[in-house]
Amino acid sequence: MTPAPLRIHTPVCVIGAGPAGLLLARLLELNGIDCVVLERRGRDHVERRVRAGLLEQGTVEALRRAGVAGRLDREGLVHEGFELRLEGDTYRLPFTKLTGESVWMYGQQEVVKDLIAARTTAGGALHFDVDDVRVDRLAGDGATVTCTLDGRPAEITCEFVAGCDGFHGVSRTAVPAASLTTSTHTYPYAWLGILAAAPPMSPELVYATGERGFALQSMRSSTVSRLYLQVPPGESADTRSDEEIWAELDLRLTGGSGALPTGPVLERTLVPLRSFICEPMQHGRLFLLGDAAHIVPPSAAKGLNLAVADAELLAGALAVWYATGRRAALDAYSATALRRAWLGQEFSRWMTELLHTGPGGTPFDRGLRRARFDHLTGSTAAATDFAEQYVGQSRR
Ligand code: FAS
Ligand code: PHB
Repeated sequence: MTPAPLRIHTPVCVIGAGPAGLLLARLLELNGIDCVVLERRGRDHVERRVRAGLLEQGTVEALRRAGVAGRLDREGLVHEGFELRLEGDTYRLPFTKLTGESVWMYGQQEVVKDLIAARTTAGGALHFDVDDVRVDRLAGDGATVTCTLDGRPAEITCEFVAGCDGFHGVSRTAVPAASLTTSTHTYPYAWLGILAAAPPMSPELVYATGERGFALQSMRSSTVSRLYLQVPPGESADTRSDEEIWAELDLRLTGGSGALPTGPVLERTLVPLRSFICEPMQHGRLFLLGDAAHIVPPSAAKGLNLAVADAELLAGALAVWYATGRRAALDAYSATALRRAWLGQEFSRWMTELLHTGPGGTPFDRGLRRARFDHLTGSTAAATDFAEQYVGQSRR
């Protein structure tokens, strides 16, 4: 016999325990607002999932305000510039000198671990391995979310739903299609990302592009490198052997000098390059955050940073609502978040097209890219404009 559904009431039901959902839950908790976080995958999976690694200063400051940046401040790598290489020409972009802001290299999975640790220490409701999450009733005064919790059917009534369940989540589908406008752009290439037990070739990031395509040298520590290779969209993560990957990375990053340190490949990920955005980012008492609402190509490392900004924005609006009953900030959430998301889309697309040529790139394409590189490296105004967008200053 099917057991009676578990009945839970909470002010806010958060769907998804990625950076957006976990930070939102943390900020609500700090404002004395209860919530329940529902995560489809297991804790081990979400804590091991290798994704982003570059945190803008605004993101680091948000994590500090949330009281979860202790390890980040101890272990994160502070960066003040990066190298841009085009066909062997090298240029260092000193973004901290130009903007006064730095970026931190600290794996997204580390941010997730720190947020989960804070949530569990505080005893906040955070359920993993939750199946069949559905937003069943979305009304003017709240919603009902149904799911299977520890094998039992559950019914969660709440005043607000925060859809933090990523691009493939269910929350966006709870909005009537006629109420949403979605925009998509797919790039004619992808990234093969590897995590390797190899020291980075350079203490700063190196973005290199040329006839053979784009490559990025990033890192997670002084002994773990994070590298990306532009590949055709049809490739899989296993198409190339480790040796082939290292050889192509060395060709693109060092011109084949053999200077790129190699080591065991710990993880591979094929990242399609695409842009997606849905408007509006709220529907009644349902709010969409992070990848549930917008996807940017990883070229400019904006995905995680936009998700964090959405979480801070919604948490602030909910805190005002619960403290004063005023809903102006809640009503303004979508417009504010979308302005930032579109700015993130535009810079991500500009940086993607600066660094990549698609299949069938023409001499005209190459000439344009050289001109963009020359303009960026030859003008302090252009470099400052680029730097302000790269560190995230221009979105605030
Ligand atoms: P997330 O996708 O991180 O989290 C959503 C959570 O919801 C997941 O834990 C998921 O399991 C859960 N969920 C999904 N459906 C559910 C359901 N029905 N019920 C309950 N839970 C559900 N960004 C960068 O800036 N730089 C990068 O280099 C970079 N690399 C990336 C590599 C890959 C392979 C991917 C997929 C993304 C990458 N990103 C990168 C973007 C990425 O970092 C996202 O922007 C970031 O994870 C967004 O955070 P969230 O919005 O919290 O979504
Ligand atoms: C990363 O380290 O994952 C990373 C860094 C910078 C980028 C993209 C990805 O532009």
